[in-house]
Amino acid sequence: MSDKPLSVEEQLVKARTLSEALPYMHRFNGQTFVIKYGGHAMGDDELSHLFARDVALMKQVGINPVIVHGGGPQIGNMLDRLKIKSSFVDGLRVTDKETVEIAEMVLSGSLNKKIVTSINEAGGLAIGLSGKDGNLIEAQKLTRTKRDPDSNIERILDLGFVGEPSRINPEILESFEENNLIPVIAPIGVGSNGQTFNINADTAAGHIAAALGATKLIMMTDVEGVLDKNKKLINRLTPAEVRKLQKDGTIAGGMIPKLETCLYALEEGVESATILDGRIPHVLLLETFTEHGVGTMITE
Ligand code: X2W
Repeated sequence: MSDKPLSVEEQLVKARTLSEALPYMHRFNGQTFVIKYGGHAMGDDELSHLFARDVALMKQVGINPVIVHGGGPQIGNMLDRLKIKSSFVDGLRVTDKETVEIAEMVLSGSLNKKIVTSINEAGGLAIGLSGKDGNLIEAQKLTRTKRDPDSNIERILDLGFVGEPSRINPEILESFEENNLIPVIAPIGVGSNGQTFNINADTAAGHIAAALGATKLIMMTDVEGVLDKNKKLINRLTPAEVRKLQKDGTIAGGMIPKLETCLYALEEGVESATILDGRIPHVLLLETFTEHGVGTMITE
């Protein structure tokens, strides 16, 4: 912060911004926001610090933020350091026994604690857990099929220990809310025999938002949002419009599973799902407390 005193005009801008936030504070008081914090959005220390402050502020003004984090690039770095090869199928990491151990170590270990620490430093009180704690995310092996273009035969893909949530037990999160704690969740699931499953963080966030009956699902990533054919940001979409853009190929690649998760959450009763650019400083505050919002919001 600079020491230069602010002009009256500059002070007025600050006062207006705070005043503009008031109706949003009223509207969102007591409501749950599930925030997916992607591994790409975590790369920059200054941005991570601002993210933690924004989360602490949300809690302070009466919102119940629930953080579900990713860590794809960070798992990749650790696998590289250990000289373990890794590959992806349709955006999902093929996860053998060794890889699931590393994924759990990185996600529930170093990354989870890093986020918890920075929220605590920002004045919040965060608690880190994985889907194993309190049986939060019960999971089963994900089954995927793919049609072979040459033979046209549908083949079952084996992604190893990649899981999908089969049941969310959100009671533990409700007790954190009563005690003013901010949960920070690593996307690791537990199978019926205690097996560890590596779950895509978007998928985990969508299921948790649905189980909590969250007001908003916010996906923080490293793209602006959904872009139209001319690469211009689309601010608002209905589920029907998302389907149309998927059909005509405007929505492609990594955006497809992200939007599928958003549509799933909406079907399950979440009011809106927003894709936000985590590279913008204070993007969470802009989205929550200003008139215009940022990114792409999907809602009926
Ligand atoms: C992901 C879990 C982390 C994740 C992985 O191993 O990379 C699967 O792909 P981002 O940063 O949100 O991509 N799991 C099954 O989803 O992180």
